Amino acid sequence: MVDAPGGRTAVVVDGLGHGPEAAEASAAAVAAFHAAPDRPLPELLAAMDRALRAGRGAAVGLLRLRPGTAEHCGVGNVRLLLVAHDGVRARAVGQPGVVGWNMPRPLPRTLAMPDECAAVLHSDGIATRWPDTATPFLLGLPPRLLAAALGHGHRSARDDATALVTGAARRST
Ligand SMILES: [Mn+2]
Repeated sequence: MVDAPGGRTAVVVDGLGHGPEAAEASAAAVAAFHAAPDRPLPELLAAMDRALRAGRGAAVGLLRLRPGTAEHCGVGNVRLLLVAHDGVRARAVGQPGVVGWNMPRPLPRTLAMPDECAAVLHSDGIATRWPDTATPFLLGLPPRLLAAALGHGHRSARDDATALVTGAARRST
């Protein structure tokens, strides 16, 4: 996650498969992200696609938060949810495909994000149905605790899992 004048940008990468090659793919994608994290999201995805062509591909979810909005762009099974204490306000999932192998043309989408919302970005190691049983207590947890609770309570036993939770970008006015 990186804060820049153009907004807060976050990424979740899930390397295909498991083991050292999946870890290398994830590291290469994250390095491509950090090379210039304030680029337009489709350009970031294109840079990650180039970085991953030599090895395994990955699922990638990108998020850019500006006051009042969450821009999402992703390919593969990384999910975005905007949550408030009373429930899920918006959802998005990556376009079908694999970054580094058969990435489609990335299509960013902008969602309204009220100040009371937190953005949750998670890999498919977290069960898709976790919001079905989410209580106001869970949804109201501070971002770090919500991420930990998702990893602890909703993780698939057969996959590694990544969950990133962040609050709304601070308003500059
Ligand atoms: Mn996975």
